[in-house]
This record gives sequence, C-alpha cells and structure tokens, in this order.
Amino acid sequence: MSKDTTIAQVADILQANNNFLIFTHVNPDGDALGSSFSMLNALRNRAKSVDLYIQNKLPKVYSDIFTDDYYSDDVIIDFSKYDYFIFLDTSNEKRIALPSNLEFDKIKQKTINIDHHIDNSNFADTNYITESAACAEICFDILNFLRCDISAQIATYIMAGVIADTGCFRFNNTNSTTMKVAAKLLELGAEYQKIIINSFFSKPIELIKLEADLIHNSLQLEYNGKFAWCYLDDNLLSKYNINLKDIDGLIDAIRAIKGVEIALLITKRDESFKLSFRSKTPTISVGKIARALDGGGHELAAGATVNVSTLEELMTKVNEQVSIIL
Ligand SMILES: [Mn+2]
Repeated sequence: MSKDTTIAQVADILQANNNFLIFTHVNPDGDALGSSFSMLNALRNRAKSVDLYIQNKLPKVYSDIFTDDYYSDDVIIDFSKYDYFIFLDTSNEKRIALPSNLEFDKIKQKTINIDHHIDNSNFADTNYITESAACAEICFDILNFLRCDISAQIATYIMAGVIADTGCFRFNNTNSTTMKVAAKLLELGAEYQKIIINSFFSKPIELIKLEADLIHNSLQLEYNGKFAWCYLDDNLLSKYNINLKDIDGLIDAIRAIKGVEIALLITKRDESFKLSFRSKTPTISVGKIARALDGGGHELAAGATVNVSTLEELMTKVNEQVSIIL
C-alpha cells in the first residue's frame, strides 16, 4: 500500500482483525515503549488478542513505568496464532527487533507499519507515516479515532513516549499539537511526575560518574567547538558497571554544551561502531549525515552503524560528512 494510507484505513485494520503481535525497534527508547504498551493495552481492552515482543529486558529508567508483560528472546513464540504484525516507531525493516527464530522476509502475516520517521522505507503491507513529534502521538490519534478508552495508565504510556522523543518538550519537534496532546493526556490522568522522576531524576550515581569521566577525558571539540564527539568504549562502561542499554540521554550532556551544533556519541557494538547524532538547529541536519553513512532517523536526532576497524577510519568518514554541513 502507498504512503497515502489514511487513519481510517489503519483503524479498519485494527477493527477487522483480532490477533496482533506488536514489534518495535532495537534498543527501545521511551517512544518505542510508550507506543507499544499503549497499543497493547488499548487493543486488549477492545477484546483483541494482542502480544508484544521486545528483544531484551527494558532499560532501567523504564522498568517502573512499563510492565513486564511482553515476550523477549527467551520465549519461543508461536507466530501462527497472529493475523497481523504491527511495527511501531521503526523506520526500516533492519531496525525491527525481531526474535531470533523470525526473519523479516519469511513473515507470513499481514503487516502494518506505524511511524513518524520521515525517512521510513514503507516496508510493510500498510504504512501509516505522519510527521509527529513521537510515534506515541500517532498511536494516541489512532486510539482516539477508534474511540478506545484511554485509561490513566495508557495515557501515562503515551506521555512517556512524547516526553522521550521531545526531550521533555525541549526539542525542535515540540509544537502546539504536542502541547495539546500532553494537556489531554494530563486530563486523562497521565502520571507526568512519575515519568519525569524516572526519566530525568533517577540516574544511578555510577552513570553520572561515567558521564563526568567521559566529558572530562574523552570529549573532542572540532570546527571551533561546533562539532563535539565522544567515544564511549567498553572499558569505561565496565569501570562504572553500566550496561549499554542504560546510557539513554548520555548524548544530551554533549548537546548541552554552548556553541555545539552537532553532538556525536560513539559506542562499540560487536564489530561495528554505533553513532548517535544530535543537532540543535534545523538548518544543520544530522539526518543527512546519518543517511550518508547508511543510517537514518530524524533531521535533529539520527544514528548509524558503521563497520570499520578503527576509530580513525570511522572519524575520517564522519568528518567527510560533517565538513559538508558545518
Ligand atoms: Mn520515536
């Protein structure tokens, strides 16, 4: 189906089918989880049979907000009982966190892709992609269209997604729609303070120390301080006993520096380097840089995985792209 799918068509699919399995992207963030848990619970309240698959255990900051009501890789799932697979907040098929016994090309179910990444590759049978601050905002629209009951808990899930992807209404994607959605979610009983405390005021002391160590010892400033990057290596992670899945938000320490236009955090994933980019200004698109490195994302928040053997090689490739933009 084309990009021109309407919300009514999405609603029809959710209405007409009964057995759904929800997937989201690898290394799920607040929006991936907020979208997934809101759809899971709201559709279940409509007497649909719905399950959710998340590759690994949840990041610690989210374990108090979301439940453990999902499949992860230690469970063998019988896919034959599902009619439809729903993909949320996932820009292309390579980004989907799939169980080890499932390959994307071998999926027999019908698929629907609901997302807010403008570079979404429309990989599913039905693709509903809109420009929203968070995928959770789209889920809220769909659930409202379906006249689903939005409980305080579901409102909390959606709010967690919106807060995560707008950096708590600080990023450029925050607009009047986002604020209206947030207001409605508060009226529905969303536990705003709980999300704030869990997301921003509950960092383990070891993570704060790691952040200080990283900025103090590894920060590189180039282009007159406009480009700031850090390489977070495994030694530093083990020094502070921090897991890679729990470093969400670390890049904000780099972005927060005055004068920095492009922030980059590099981590090692198996044989590759994983890059997370942030920009403060719409005219400086890190989405463009990420796409040039075979990655993707949003214009102001994007990422890529690059398979080279040394950090020097990696930075040569990165600087080729940064130099075009800065
Ligand atoms: Mn998102």
